[in-house]
Amino acid sequence: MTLFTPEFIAGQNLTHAAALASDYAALGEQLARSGLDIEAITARAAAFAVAVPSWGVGTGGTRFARFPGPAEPRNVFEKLEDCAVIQRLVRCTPRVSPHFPWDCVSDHAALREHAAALGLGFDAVNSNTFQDQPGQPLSYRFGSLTHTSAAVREQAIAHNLDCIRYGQALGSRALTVWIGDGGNFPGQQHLVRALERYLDSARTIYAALPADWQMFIEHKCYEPAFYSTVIQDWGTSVLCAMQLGEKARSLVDLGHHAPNVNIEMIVARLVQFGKLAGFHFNDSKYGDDDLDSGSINPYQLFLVFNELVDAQQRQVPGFDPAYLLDQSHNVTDPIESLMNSAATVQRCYVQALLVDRPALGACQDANDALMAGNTLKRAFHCDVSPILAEARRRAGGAIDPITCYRAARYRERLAPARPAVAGSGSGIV
Ligand code: LRH
Ligand code: MN
Repeated sequence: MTLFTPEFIAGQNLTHAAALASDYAALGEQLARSGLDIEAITARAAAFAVAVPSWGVGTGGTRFARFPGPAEPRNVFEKLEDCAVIQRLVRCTPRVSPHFPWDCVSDHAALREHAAALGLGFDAVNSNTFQDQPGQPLSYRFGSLTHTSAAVREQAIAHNLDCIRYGQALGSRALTVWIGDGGNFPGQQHLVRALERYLDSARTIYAALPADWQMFIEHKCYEPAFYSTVIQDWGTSVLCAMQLGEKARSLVDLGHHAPNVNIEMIVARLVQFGKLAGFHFNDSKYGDDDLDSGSINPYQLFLVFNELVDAQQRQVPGFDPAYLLDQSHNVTDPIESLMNSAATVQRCYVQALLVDRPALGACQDANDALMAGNTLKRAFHCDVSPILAEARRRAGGAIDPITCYRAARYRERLAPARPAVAGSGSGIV
């Protein structure tokens, strides 16, 4: 059901076109006064891309409950349809990150074609050894790649090798490995032996990576383990990536840090040592809340992109981070939240492009802390909405994606074809 035809989108854009043209011209003048060419920045905005999580288009939940909305996607094909709507309207989410076995099908090459027909490709694949699947011989209750039983570790390793195979059929070139392994009580795990088992398992997975693939190690400070998590922070992650080799890097999920951790500094460190894999963008107030990116602390997201643009402009060798959203949408329409979040991440990237880096460097050298902060804030306070909207418009997308999406009444029209699946259950997906 293609509701979002070029004609429909163009029709919706008509109401915004004149205002956009005048706002764009005004911003162009403003930026020109600082020696910035709005056309060059708009081209960079148009080239920006962030992948959407296949598991993010269904309504998310918590351990308490999940309240599915109308026309929920019931399988990976319907998830891709919803991802295609996002890409049609915001034009900066051309790839989907799949999660196995949630997205397993009998023919992954056919899935690749299905996605291509929808204008989508695949980004990093995600393995899952944090849940037991029906009929799974051995349980991950006490861990997976670090389990004390070699048989359980073997099972977890085999699953990761399967994910690489599925990913190759989909055209992916990276495997993200997040494990919830850890302990709930002091003494439950031997902290060193658990990590030795992790490295042993990870080496087997690493050895199976195709030449042009990478392995993204995702750290998380807690949950589901509540006392010790084996890959608990960027330090352990980067040490493991260094142990494993060139193709292993550390992925930063913004929600996986204790409150007030300086995440942009972790990014700077990983860039400096050539070990930044990329990101799972989201936001949080307390724990791993998986809220919409930039919805709680947009300045932090800007500061992360400030480090990334700085690295880009310093032409750091091998700098090629993967950008992905990893969110759970409990009280909003997932399509709307993902469109909003993709645009917010793109916004922070564009604002970081506006930072006057020679001026900032001079303030830093002169220890002029106040002016250094103001130099960053000047870019952060610049409303780059006309640049984002113009980049979308030129690419055939919606000037105002949310209004355009709502005008199509997508969920209402799709609901008859997607009857609700019984039992909403709980949990993030
Ligand atoms: C773990 C995590 C990981 C995914 C999962 C859905 O909290 O961030 O990236 O596998 O969420
Ligand atoms: Mn994540």
